[in-house]
Amino acid sequence: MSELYPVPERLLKDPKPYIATFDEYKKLWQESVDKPAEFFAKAAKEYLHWDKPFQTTMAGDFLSGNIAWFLEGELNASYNCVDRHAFATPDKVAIIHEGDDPKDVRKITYNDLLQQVCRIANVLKSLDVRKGDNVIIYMPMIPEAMVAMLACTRIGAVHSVVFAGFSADSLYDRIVDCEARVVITADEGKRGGKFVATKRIVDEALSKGIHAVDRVIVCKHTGTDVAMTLNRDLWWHEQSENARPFCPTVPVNAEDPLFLLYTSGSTGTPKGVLHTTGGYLLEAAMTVKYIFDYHPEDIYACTADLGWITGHTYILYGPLCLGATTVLFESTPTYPDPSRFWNMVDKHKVTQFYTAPTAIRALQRLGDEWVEKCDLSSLRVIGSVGEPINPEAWKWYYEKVGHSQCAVVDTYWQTETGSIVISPLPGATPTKPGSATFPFFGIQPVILEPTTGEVLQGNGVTGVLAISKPWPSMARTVYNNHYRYMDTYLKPYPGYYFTGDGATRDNDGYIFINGRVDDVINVSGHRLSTAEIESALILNSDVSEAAVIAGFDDLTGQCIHAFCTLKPSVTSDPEQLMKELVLQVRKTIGPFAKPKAIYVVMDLPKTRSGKILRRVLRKIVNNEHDQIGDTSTMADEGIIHHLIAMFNRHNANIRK
Ligand code: 7RM
Repeated sequence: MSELYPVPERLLKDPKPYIATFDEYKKLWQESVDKPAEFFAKAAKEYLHWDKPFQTTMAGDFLSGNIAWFLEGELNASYNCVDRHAFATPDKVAIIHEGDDPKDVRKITYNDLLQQVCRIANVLKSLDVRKGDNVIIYMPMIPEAMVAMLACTRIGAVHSVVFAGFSADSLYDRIVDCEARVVITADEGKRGGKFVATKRIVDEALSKGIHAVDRVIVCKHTGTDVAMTLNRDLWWHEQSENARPFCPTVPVNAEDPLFLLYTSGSTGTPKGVLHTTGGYLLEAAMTVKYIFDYHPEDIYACTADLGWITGHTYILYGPLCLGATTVLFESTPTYPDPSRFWNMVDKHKVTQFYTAPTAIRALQRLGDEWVEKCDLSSLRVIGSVGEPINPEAWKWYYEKVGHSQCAVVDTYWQTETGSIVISPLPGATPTKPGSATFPFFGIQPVILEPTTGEVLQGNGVTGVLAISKPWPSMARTVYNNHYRYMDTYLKPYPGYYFTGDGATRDNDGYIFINGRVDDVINVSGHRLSTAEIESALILNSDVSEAAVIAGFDDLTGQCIHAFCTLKPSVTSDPEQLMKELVLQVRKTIGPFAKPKAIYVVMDLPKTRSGKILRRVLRKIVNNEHDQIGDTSTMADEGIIHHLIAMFNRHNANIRK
């Protein structure tokens, strides 16, 4: 399909990669899928400290949806990520915090981290948080957010981190769904020199209605004045100072929950994806080691937000479980200028750098001079995640950032998979721009014919992507809704885990991910459901119906186009209304969900039975007006001309 890039020379020495040839990868992969129990039992003993050994390596299957790994085993995530390294390498830097202002750098050793985690764990205990309790974390990208997560795991509590870009409404929904009693937050966030009123958003969420929250722990970050509610709000620093820097870890069962993370599906309500402790932690660590070829002296940086799964697995759990130095980046790719990423790499001598295609495209556009003036020679592996990376951006990343001497790892995975499932291995896999290449150990991907579910054998096939066997880090359930878990992932193609993505296996066996086949939109790697955005739009009392579809955008990959019809009585100024609708979505979901375009139309394309034909809308926004296809089932074909006219008028206005 496209040209093949051999493994760069640089990868083969200093240090030698763990897997140095493609044959070695194939042999190990085969072993991992032929004898998964042996393979992962051995790995689990090697990577993790167990307080009590496991007996049953794997149990359950996709048909019954009762997957379990390392049963009877007991361990503690905080012990595995902090204590054992604090004993072995107390002065090694665990976290390099690169603050929003590049001058603000904080280095936290494993020993410091242990003490901070212990103190906050004791604070949580003093508030009666116990094993199995859910704690909401709504924080900016500061080390205290990682401390809060680890403090929960230390006492067996379950964290649910909510991305700080979510609005008060979204935060409220998550607080209610997981029945949290405690929220951990900060006074303000800071990104790209702008301030985010984090604590105020928490207050707004908590004032919305009924919930169980009776304690809010507030970390001072910018030091701005915030309102503290009496008998509810507590300062992090005051509590922490008064707490003992020692707190024993609570061993939990391998299948006890480690965290919940809400993610968008194809309905209006986000689901709380639940990950358990043993399997998740194991593969978080293994994938960092193999896919980033992580070695003990490395400085590893992932620019994701802790509020998304990539932050959980590849800033916190994976690197810290291996005792690595992990960079926590608070800022944006272009603040104070477009050299920010590369200055950071240069400053800390970063060896692995992991970011999103949307950031790569934005920086590519701004010109090569920003990257050329920085010394990037420390880099060995550069990664991409969150959406398909277009070959142009891939090549720019490879050539300009990697100087054709780094491995580009295009890593495919999902909130639900817990860790990377398809990716090259730096020292072993020849790459192709735009391809996530081959499965990680233990993963058996299949491409299915979408309607029949038949397995498409051999190469040169396109269909939907599924996985045939359970793997340790997969999500176990949707919080309080196991039916939804079954319906979304395990029922569509019985016997398989369904990813929701389309994929092609080319003639050389390389896997290319083609994007979502369900109603999920991926804007800059942020997952949104069309139904969620539609529900937000119809909250506006002028709107009668809304249909949301994905368009293409050079920068963000996909973007949101919304079509709305109004109630007959509405006389509002259309310009004004559109502004209100954009605001409505920002308020209901969060600023990152802002539609790119809203069209107020007379009617939506529908079938005679009243189903909205989103396919027709997709063709219109993607300028395929002549390829609308079969319209014979439509209630009113005439509407198409009207929709095209509205679309053209909108674009003409934008150009003006
Ligand atoms: C890690 C993450 C998951 C969805 C997934 C895909 C898309 C992620 C890639 C990708 C093509 C990639 N979790 N996706 N990585 N598509 N190539 N390397 O992003 O739950 O937020 O999103 O993202 O559609 O289903 S997520």
